[in-house]
Amino acid sequence: PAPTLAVVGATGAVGTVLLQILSHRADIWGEIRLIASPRSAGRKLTVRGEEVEVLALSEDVFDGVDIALFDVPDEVAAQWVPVAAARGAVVVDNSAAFRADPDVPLVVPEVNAHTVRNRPRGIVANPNCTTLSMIVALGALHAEFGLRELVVSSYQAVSGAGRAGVETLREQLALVAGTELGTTPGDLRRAVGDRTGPFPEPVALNVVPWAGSLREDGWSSEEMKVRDESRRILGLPDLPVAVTCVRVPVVTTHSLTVHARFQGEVTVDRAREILATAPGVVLFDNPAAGEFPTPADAVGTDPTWVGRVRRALDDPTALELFVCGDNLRKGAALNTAQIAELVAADLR
Ligand code: 11C
Repeated sequence: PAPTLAVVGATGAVGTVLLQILSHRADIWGEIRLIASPRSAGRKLTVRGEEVEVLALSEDVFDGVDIALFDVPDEVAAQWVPVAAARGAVVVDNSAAFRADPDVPLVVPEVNAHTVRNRPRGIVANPNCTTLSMIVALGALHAEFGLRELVVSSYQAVSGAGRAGVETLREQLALVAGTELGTTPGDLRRAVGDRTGPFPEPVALNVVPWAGSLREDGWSSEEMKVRDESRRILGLPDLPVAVTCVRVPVVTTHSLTVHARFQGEVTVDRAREILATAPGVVLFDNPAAGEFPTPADAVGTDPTWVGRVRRALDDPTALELFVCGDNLRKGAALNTAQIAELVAADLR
């Protein structure tokens, strides 16, 4: 029989996109069970063109589930993912709770699909959206050139912080529209007051060099995730990685600038060939014609978009890239759906 899929966190920002993705990809599923907090139970959501009632998260709700996709806060995942796994479901978890566990593979199908089979806890982790927004392109370049170092800066959309992030940006945009705010020190902060939502500073008309929580020596949790997860996915545990994560007033689609240094000399022509043919990557790179990826064009699409491909001026072994990826699709929902399809193929 076709496997039963559960979507936990079905009403969230990622859950909503996941239901659209499940409605458009090849339909390999039997029942699709939608699960959320008791607050959302009873709501009806559409998946595969049918209305499905949302069930409240409980132990029994996982009975008969073959694969469960979790998109819930870290602490909810830490509590409930093991419950679902104990009931026999293979869990694909999009929280940070299990990403560093050596018994939980961290999977990006285009890069390390083979690792999905080694899951002694019955849990597979989905990477952070910032890592995912660049890693397919980097995996393709690494396979050919051998990566030696990464220096990246992110330009992260507010939907990375969920519905609250999007609502906060929209409210702030309404507040600043038609005003002269953003022209004197502190005027934006005073106007926004405590309505900064999940962000430490106003995000409308601004750029905020912070995502996540404070870790040691001034690093943010988001920066540590990009470093740790990139190393794990690429199988390069000692890769030097320098990251600065920045929030920008974009609704959806994370962008990154990447300086990638490789084992030996690289050519832009070969890099372009690799990127143009790598599954899951679109090369969009013709500055003379004004062509390079932007969130406004990449949003709502599946691939990783790469442009501005240049060889470093002072290092023939390094490339500079600009990368865009929809943080809710490949950055979250799409990758979990792809992992679920890999697992389902195994279960048969
Ligand atoms: C952001 N990437 O843009 C974060 C959100 O570890 O999955 C995702 C946090 C995570 O704010």
